[in-house]
Amino acid sequence: MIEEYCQIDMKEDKTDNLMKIDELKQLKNEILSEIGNSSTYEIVEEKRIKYLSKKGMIPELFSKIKEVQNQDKKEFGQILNSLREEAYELINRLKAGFSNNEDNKIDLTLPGRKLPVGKYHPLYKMRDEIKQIFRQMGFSVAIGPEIETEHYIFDALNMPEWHPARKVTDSLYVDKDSQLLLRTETSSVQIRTMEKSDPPYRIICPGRVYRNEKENSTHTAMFMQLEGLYVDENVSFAELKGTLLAFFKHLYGQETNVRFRPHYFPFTEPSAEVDVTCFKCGGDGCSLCKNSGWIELGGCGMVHPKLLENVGVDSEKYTGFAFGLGIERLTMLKYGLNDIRDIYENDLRFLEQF
Ligand code: FA5
Repeated sequence: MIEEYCQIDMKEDKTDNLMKIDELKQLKNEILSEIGNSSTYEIVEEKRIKYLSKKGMIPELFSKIKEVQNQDKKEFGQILNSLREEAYELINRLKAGFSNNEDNKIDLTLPGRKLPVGKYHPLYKMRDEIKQIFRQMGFSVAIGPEIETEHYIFDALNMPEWHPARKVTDSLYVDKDSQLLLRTETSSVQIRTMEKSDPPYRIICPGRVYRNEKENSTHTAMFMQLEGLYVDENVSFAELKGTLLAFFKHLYGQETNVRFRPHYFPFTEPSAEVDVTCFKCGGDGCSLCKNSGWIELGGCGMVHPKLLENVGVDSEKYTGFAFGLGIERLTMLKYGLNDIRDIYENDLRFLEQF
């Protein structure tokens, strides 16, 4: 009937083609039932456009009232009015029903929504792993302030007056007059630890340090160091080498090699720099290790007797070793990172990999 109606041109032959009241009633039922059978929100909307929009079928029927015979005009109009109202009401009811259903619908076959879960930063993962390894070797964890006095950073560490680290070009001073600066190394914690109690000392101190430094793929102005200190009777350089070798093998695997190169630090004598096999080339030489096959991870040495005497420890009776490693460098080696700055850029695509 609806299809037939679509083909009626009422203007052509007003007497024959005009729709009778009964036919209009039937059409009304068919339209309402077609709308009522809509199975989705989208289909209801299609029906609304088809029947109620400006160019829809119901407004078109209204425009044809003038062609209806006079005695039928009133009833024709009433039927159309009720059709329009019922169609509106039905469409609104159906639409409301479909949108409620959308909200309440539980489709048990849908995959679960992934909730973003925070992760430990690779640097802190590394710090905790380091702590765990040294704890197993009998070291405890010490802490110290990040804003330090020149005394703990330079004087007590036997730094000569001329040392460039004392200059504002190398170090970040909070206030030069009051001799306060951001600590440039965690070695200050050695002094603070020894001042507080008598030997033996066996501590590590992981913490942030700051330097007035240009950043590049291996250097940042703020980074983390791991300080280690072991002072007791008869502590030797061999124990320093054994401790660091055991640590690196634990961290990187049994095949890891370590080498010690003679170096100078004012607070240790003798002193050395510690290198570990390059992770990228496995020791063959590459751009990262500047073709040496080794990557520098830190400095170490036997605690200078002057330091022990300054804090009242008998340097004839006690000896000890100390070391300072860069935690970012340890992290880079562990995870094969080429650029230290990636650690601090907080790019989720990078961080989500750990
Ligand atoms: C020191 O800071 C000494 N205090 C280490 C030490 C402690 C020696 C105890 C003897 C006894 P150095 O400046 O070389 O040394 O730094 C140690 C390590 O920190 C470096 O090997 C490197 O791994 C890391 N490091 C140094 N500068 C930076 C930087 N700008 N960015 C990232 N890591 C750095």
